[in-house]
Amino acid sequence: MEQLHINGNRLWERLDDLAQIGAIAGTQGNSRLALTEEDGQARDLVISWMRELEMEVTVDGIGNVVGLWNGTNTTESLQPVMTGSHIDTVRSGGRFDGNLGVLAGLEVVQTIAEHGHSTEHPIAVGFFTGEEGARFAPDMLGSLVYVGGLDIETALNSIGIDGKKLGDELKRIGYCGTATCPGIVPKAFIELHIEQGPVLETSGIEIGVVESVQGISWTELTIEGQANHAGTTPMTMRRDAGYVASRISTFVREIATQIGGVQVGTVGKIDLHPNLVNVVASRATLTVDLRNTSGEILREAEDYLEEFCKEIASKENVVITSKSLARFEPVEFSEELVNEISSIASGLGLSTQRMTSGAGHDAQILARVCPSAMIFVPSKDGLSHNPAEYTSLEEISAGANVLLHSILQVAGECS
Ligand code: HGY
Ligand code: MN
Ligand code: MN
Repeated sequence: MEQLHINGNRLWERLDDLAQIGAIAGTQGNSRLALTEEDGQARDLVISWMRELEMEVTVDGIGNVVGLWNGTNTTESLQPVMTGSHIDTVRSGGRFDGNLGVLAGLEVVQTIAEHGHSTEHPIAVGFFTGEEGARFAPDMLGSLVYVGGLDIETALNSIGIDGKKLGDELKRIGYCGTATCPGIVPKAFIELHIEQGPVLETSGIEIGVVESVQGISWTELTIEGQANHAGTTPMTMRRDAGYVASRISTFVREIATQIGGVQVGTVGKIDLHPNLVNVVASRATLTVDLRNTSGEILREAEDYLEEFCKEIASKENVVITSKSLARFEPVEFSEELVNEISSIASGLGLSTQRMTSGAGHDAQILARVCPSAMIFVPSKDGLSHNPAEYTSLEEISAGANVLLHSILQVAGECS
């Protein structure tokens, strides 16, 4: 059989068409938070492409969308080989994060179909609700419900950073589907994604073969102090939630540096109340994102943070409460699948590097129910969650071709 090759220009065009929805003026990036109007429009567009490819489209109760493709010689009763990712973005996101994995999946199906090839197993292409977790925590929310890792009612009742209820927003955009959760267990799940870091670009490697994903800990801290006059209140009398929030933020940087290695720590969101120039803040809410490839060290980092909060709460006479927003242990992908992808990429003449993912992905959740792995392509300047996120046409074509041949191998290519 002829060796198939994806159509990179067509994939690039679809990425560009999708990027017009929730475009950030003056940039190449996107703002398409989960279950917003823009997310709804993006869903409609991707589903229209799935229908053009004669895929059977299902929407489940949390809004996950799966397109199923059966070739001329597919045994429809067999478990599908699944690929996909997410099309929601962070508020100041790029056009490749998540979107590449979904649209490359459609490109794979179209390439197989238009050349009259088939596969023994069906091919499923999915996009999962709210992978980013930026509006509704935790991240990977949709795929978690898909695999039965999060109860759907709990998910539907979660409240976003804007106070809206997830289930209401899902209904509002018309994506409260009827397909049941947990969803169909795939034979395997392979996700193509941009690296979102500097590793591949620095080493000049074309394909990242992802063996694992680091552990993730998201905590929301609420600090209750006392509002007071900025001019009249002596420094010794203050119960300043704003000051404590800034001390915690500094501590997170210090602890990441002190632990060293791959440890990272981020305070990405701080809200002060009443947030006024001449009022000592009575309340501060902040998020702490800690990650490490070692589950044990990640727990140590969490313990240090808890200890620091206890100390500064008593010193500054404030009350600090914490709520876990997300917690994922590190995940190892299927060694067999990783090896298959690695040899396919090399067989295509591409340079490869095995690596761990610093970012969370739906593949780490699907790994709970089936063999899963990921393919990375480089990110320019290691940039992501930034409108300037960029990966070249040549790089995404290489990644999509590795995805094509990995799916053909795992799904059993046939004429
Ligand atoms: O936060 C993450 O790692 C992913 O972008 N959801
Ligand atoms: Mn992503
Ligand atoms: Mn992301």
